[in-house]
Amino acid sequence: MVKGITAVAGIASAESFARLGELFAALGFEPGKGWSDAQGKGAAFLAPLGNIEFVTGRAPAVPALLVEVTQLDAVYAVVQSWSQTQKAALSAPAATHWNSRLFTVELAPNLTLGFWESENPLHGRPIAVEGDLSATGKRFAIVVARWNAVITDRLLQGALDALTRSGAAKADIEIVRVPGAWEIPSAARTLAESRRFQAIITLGVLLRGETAHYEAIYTEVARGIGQSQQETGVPHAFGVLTCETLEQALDRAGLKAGNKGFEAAIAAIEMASIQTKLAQPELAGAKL
Ligand code: DLZ
Repeated sequence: MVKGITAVAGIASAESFARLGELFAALGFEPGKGWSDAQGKGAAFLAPLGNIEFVTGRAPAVPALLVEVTQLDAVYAVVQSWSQTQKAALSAPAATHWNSRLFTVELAPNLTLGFWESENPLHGRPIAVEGDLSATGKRFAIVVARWNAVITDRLLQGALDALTRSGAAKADIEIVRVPGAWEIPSAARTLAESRRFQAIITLGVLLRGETAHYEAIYTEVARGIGQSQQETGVPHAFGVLTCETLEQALDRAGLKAGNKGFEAAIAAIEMASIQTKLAQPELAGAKL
């Protein structure tokens, strides 16, 4: 039922009314629907959020009208330059007792506004659920193709490096070798359906120059891995390289362009953590 909050302030002169409008426009307020009739006029300025706060036990330490901003110092500079021409009383930004900074400006008699910024950059923002990068206590399966082993072995080393450095125990990592990329999806699916692993890491290399029906194979491999992930709900990290040449693949396996096996394992660790959090609402809603 509640739609919004409007604070109404009477401004004595048309001149002050106009100057206030200029200030609020300069501060970035969205213009709202104004009105005008024979007796007077009104100008509305919209903010993305509004709320009413009641205080008891002590007098409010702030003016009744408060504007939360980002970049308080830039806002202060705008208000300061405005207040010099208007001779408005302005306080310097100062720390508050609630981890914020605030300044006040007397825009008109009986109309003091406070501008404040929280020192917590996430204040007032929606809280995101994020996975952490700890693999401790989690079980992972790695499916690695033997085709182009000179590269897939490097991807495997990268994945193992990421897992063990993130706290995974050797006993909690199962490696399954399959003939080629074509065989990755079925092995990955069997492992996922076993429910023994928090995430599956798939590693392979398809070389366009050397692979007949490259597109067809790649499409099926990608589809099969994706389908296994979606239908089992177990995260599958995609570490199947598709390159024009062996040289390009080597670059992505630890030479010039990082190690995609390492990156796939990090994604698997993060997704394993996210799945755990999403399954437990009290963790998903936890403060960052
Ligand atoms: C047959 C084949 C070819 C031509 N190229 C590749 C490749 O670049 N990368 C890869 O992982 N596997 C390749 N394969 C093997 C197939 O993936 C599959 O293992 C065989 O067709 C047997 O089913």
